[in-house]
Amino acid sequence: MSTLNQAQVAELAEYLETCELDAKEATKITDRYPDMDFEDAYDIQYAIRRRKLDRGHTLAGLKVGLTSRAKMKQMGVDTPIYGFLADYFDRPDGADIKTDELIHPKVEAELAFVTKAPLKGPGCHAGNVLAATDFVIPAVEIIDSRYENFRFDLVSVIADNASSSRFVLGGRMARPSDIDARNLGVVLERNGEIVELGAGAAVLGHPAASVALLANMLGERDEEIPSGTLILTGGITAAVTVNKGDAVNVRFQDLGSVGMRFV
Ligand code: OOG
Ligand code: MG
Repeated sequence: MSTLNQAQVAELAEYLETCELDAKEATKITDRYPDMDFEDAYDIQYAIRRRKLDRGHTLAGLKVGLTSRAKMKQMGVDTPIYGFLADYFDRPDGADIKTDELIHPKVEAELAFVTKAPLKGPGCHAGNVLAATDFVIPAVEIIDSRYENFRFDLVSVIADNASSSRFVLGGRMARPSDIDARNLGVVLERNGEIVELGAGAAVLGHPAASVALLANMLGERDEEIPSGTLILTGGITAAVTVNKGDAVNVRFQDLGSVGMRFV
């Protein structure tokens, strides 16, 4: 069920996307529309996606968020969500990330999957995902909620494309059969100091379960994950605040590291 009409969806999409592009804070959209539901929220997110594609951007992939206890606890919510990645979110390993294009960025250590076959829910499970995975690769997502102080409810954050803003892939890719994604250790350092650590199992027991969940959530909209899709599976640890001048390096067991500087 949705509660917003097309004009309201379009207006909220324009509002949130403008805040993203201008690096300006937004007020929580549920303050204005307290009865908004999940369907409205994804309608706004898809409208933002269409705005970008209509301007000539392409889709770089998809992301799942709020998939670990650490992230859910940090944000005060309890349900995983998804969003999309646009081409210009992508930054190379070792990049300088411009902080003046962002509001209040945080970094997350994640495992990314790339599919080699479509995945469609309902009924998709981690086994289907592993069979349909071409390779996994270390990733750092830079999230940047448009909402003041990163304070939001689920409906507001879904509409805001799950706080997506930048991502960096790095390290070495691996076939899913060559790694134990559950026991894969991750160490996140900011300016040489360890600030968070964890293992793949923090993400829904196994990061492949996050991709399965995505396929099942998309199935509700009668969509699938196409072959060749990059999927960020969600922060393994709590997200870490970064400021201009910070250097971040995340080490992934057996898979190398991903780094960037905030300038
Ligand atoms: C929402 C996005 C969460 C993740 O990996 O859990 C996310 C947020 O925390 O702002 O990307
Ligand atoms: Mg994330």
